[in-house]
Amino acid sequence: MTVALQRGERPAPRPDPFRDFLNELEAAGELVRVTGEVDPQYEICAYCRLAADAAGPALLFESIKGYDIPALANLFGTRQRIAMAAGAPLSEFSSVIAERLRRRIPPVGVVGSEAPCQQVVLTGREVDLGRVPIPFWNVGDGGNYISAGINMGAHPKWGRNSGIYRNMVRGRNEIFAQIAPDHQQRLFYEDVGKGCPMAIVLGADPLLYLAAGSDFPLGDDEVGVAGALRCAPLRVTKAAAIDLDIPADAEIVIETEYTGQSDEEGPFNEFTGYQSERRPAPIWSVKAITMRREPIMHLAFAGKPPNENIAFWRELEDAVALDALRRRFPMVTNVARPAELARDFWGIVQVNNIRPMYVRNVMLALTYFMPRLKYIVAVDDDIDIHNVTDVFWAISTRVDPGRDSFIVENTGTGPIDPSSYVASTTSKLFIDATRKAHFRGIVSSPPQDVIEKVRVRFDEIMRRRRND
Ligand SMILES: Cc1cc2nc3c(=O)[nH]c(=O)nc-3n(C[C@H](O)[C@H](O)[C@H](O)COP(=O)(O)O)c2cc1C
Ligand SMILES: [Mn+2]
Repeated sequence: MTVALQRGERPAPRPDPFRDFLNELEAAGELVRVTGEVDPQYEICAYCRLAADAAGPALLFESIKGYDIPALANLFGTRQRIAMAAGAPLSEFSSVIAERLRRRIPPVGVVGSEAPCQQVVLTGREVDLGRVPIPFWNVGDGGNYISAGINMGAHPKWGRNSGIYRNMVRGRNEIFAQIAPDHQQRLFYEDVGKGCPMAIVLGADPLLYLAAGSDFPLGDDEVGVAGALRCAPLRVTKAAAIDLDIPADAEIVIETEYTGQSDEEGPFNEFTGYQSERRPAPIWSVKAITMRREPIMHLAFAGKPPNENIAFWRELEDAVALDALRRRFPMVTNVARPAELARDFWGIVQVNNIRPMYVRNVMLALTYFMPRLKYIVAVDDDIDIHNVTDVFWAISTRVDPGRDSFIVENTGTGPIDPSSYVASTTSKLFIDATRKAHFRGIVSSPPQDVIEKVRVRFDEIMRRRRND
């Protein structure tokens, strides 16, 4: 079901951010409840797989075998729901977000007794990760995985940071965090060492998920980024057992400290669609689990695209890159990494009326913001860059590969690209799919007013078909 978005400059005010968003989704038919009992081993993942393939709604699993806490998945499975979270029209998402991200709104503090996330506080011997529904996702996974945790850490120089990192359970009170070498909390725990704090926050403001899923400069607190997106400050409170301010309105918070030790973690089925290998990862000791009286666990599905993981990963970075590129090259009109193509691999830049040699400059400039890309494509502004079919139509019909593309060898990429034989190394292919001076294609169709007239009748036919 599609949802008409209000054209607006700000998201709905959400006094209780996560719950209020879930209620909005349910009212719009974008969240459904799974009432029958589901098995946390494989079955939750199977539901997520099918929902992802169908561009389906968010799923609230009300009854999970062996647990008394329900769980929510597929929250950000479609761009439509991401736009709803931000209260930004889908068609102008990047521009609206870029505008909001020109400032930061730091959080306000509340005392623990006013923080829903600390209605229940488990410390010492009460700490048991087995109380929280943490699924076993795929055949061959190394363990049970928290897949939608906002991992918050702190560094004496850089302050607070939030990133979403996968966490594998290592026992009732120990957990791994697999943090890529180019992600910030790798630096935090390596620098600070044993005792470095990290809270795994579940069920927070939807805008904090968007902020934590995108890279911002060191020292740029994602909680302030989320405040800017929300056009209002988030509420934070002191964690119960570690030195960190955490979102007061979260559902569940797992407070940990770095043990100073690592061990082999994985495998896990990744956003690329492939299982990642066992790799060393730091071990964190759980000091407290705090939660609401009746919390909802939050999960995010990863696997072969389409998947929810890449649907919201890096979404804000595209807006930031657009804003910065435009200042240097005003003819840049949009930037996107389509989730269908596994996000980190294809970067599409849309230009309007640009001098031909500058197309190459703009494509090279894009890799400054998106160093992991393998394919960089420039298209004209009649191409919808979020529509992969449209982009490939341009590549098919506006490109002479020999004339309009070039390759740069031995550049950087992400650590889990299964095609790179030397880790984090790849070549990059640049494709200028704009129309060149001697382009011969003419686009023709019925007149626009005829299309609009027919559209009314056609929509009616489609509606009847759906109701049959
Ligand atoms: C659902 C989801 C899962 C992710 N899992 C990981 C992960 O396991 N390890 C990692 O390094 N990054 C992971 N990421 C990407 C980072 O969260 C993201 O790039 C973030 O901007 C890193 O922030 P940082 O630079 O502040 O560390 C994931 C992103 C999403 C949306
Ligand atoms: Mn960061």
